[in-house]
Amino acid sequence: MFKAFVDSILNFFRSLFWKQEMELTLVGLQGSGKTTLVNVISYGSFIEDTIPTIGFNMKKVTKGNVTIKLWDIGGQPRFRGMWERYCRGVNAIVFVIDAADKEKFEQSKQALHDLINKPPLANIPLLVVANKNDLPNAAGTDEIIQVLDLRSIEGREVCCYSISAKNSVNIDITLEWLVKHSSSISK
Ligand SMILES: Nc1nc2c(ncn2[C@@H]2O[C@H](COP(=O)(O)OP(=O)(O)O)[C@@H](O)[C@H]2O)c(=O)[nH]1
Ligand SMILES: [Mg+2]
Repeated sequence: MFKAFVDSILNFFRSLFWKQEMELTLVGLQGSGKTTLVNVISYGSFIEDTIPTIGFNMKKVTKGNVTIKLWDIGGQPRFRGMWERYCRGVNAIVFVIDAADKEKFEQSKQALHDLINKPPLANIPLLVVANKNDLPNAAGTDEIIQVLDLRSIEGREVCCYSISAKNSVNIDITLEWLVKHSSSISK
């Protein structure tokens, strides 16, 4: 009964989300849960395009007027030059971190700050999602805010939610935040 209620709220935000006119970048280390998150957001069909760039696995998901560009950030410094090309002009950057994988916190922080410090990406709103909050050792938002040094970020809106893409926890507030930052005329 309660689950059905929660599901209907989530479905409401899903349908609202896909009606927006919006371009998003979804990044995070490999394994943080980006693909899982896209699947739970879409709950249906979407068009997925792999952009053929050698060694750089960039995917573009489109449905209606929403475009989500996603790739694995970190590692491979030689592909960093492409980051801004795929982020320029987006309505928001969504950064996914595996909140249970503490060994990779430092690498995530580096990748995030390297990305958002690129001058063309100044001012673009940033949503950090601390994923896998269903795992017992997952860090909460307070810890993630500290670990990623989110308070040092200036000149843009920054938000952090604790989610579980696997269990669909807090996907509704994530979608609500994204809808607020779209360029939809229905706003
Ligand atoms: N426990 C748990 N596992 C998750 C969650 N989201 C993703 N995963 C798992 O983490 C692994 C990496 O997920 P994936 O979406 O492929 O990560 P990506 O490399 O960022 O696209 C997979 O085994 C997922 O099933 C979550 O919220 N909780
Ligand atoms: Mg993936």
